[in-house]
Amino acid sequence: MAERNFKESFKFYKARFPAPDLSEVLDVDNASEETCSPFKAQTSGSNPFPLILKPPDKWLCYEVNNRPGLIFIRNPFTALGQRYWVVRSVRDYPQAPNVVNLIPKKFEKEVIDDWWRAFRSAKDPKFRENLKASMRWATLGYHHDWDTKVYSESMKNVFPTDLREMTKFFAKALGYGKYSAEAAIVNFYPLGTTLSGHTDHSEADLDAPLFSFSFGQKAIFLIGGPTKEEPATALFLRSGDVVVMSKQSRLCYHAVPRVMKDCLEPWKNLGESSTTVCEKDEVEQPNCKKMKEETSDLLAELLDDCRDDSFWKPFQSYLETTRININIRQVLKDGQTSL
Ligand SMILES: O=C(O)CCC(=O)C(=O)O
Repeated sequence: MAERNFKESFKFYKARFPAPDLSEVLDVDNASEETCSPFKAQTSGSNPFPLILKPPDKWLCYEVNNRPGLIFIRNPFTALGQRYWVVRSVRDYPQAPNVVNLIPKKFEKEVIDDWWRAFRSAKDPKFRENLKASMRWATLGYHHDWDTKVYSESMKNVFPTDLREMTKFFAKALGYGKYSAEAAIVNFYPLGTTLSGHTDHSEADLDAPLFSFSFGQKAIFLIGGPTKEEPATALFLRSGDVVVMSKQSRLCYHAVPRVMKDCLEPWKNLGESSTTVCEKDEVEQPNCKKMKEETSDLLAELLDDCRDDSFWKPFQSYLETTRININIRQVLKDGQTSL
């Protein structure tokens, strides 16, 4: 059979009947070095998130050989760290003034301003289900304009410090140097939903990589070339996985043709995360200091909450049928202060 192009692959992996053959989907857990080249993250300095991230020298990092610049890190998060980002994504990031997909024609202001609270307090089961299924994205920092695809200074809110600092840490560990997370889309995918093929080209700095953090249920991620006529590579993304689109991959077509139930639930085993807490006596770095000052209270408090199963239970239940993806971009060029 002739090789499928991006459009055909999207259709193939999206199909319900018959269900697609997934044997060609790249699974880094079983991939050979011919497909994925392993490499080590740079480990100088301390891990500013010891309870959230495994130590960088333990990360499993790969470059996908037929997709130069496509980096994959297999779940560098602790179980507690996964819980932390799920709570931030579900409870906090969709709150006003951040922008969400829910529209005033369909929902009351209280729902749009604080979706998780409205969802949790909804009494009518049908309305609750509707609220659950309706949340599809929240935008942070420079808000993505889905129609014009142009960022503007007038559509911008403060970017969360914890997310900015963690992304900066990943950028440093992968050798990208300076990185400033300035826009994010938090995508919510109920099982069975998809994201169609697109490129991300609205940013002033198209050389700065795009970081993508996945939590919850499993997905097939498709990445092709600069047009939809070229062939695509399909990869499994599981909870905790990080994808970085850099260099030649930065402007390539990508999509999520399938979100499916995973039997792994790496956010469950908190015992594991406590064993990955790393060195206490490492030297503090200046960029971590600011993060710690600004977020340490929130971080410590939320991490404590996340250890509590009764606090975690509603998030666990939401995650059983949902995939979350936090997709991060640097918008401005190095040295630029506004658009
Ligand atoms: O969900 C994903 O893995 C990809 C999301 C994405 O491509 C985007 O937000 O632009």
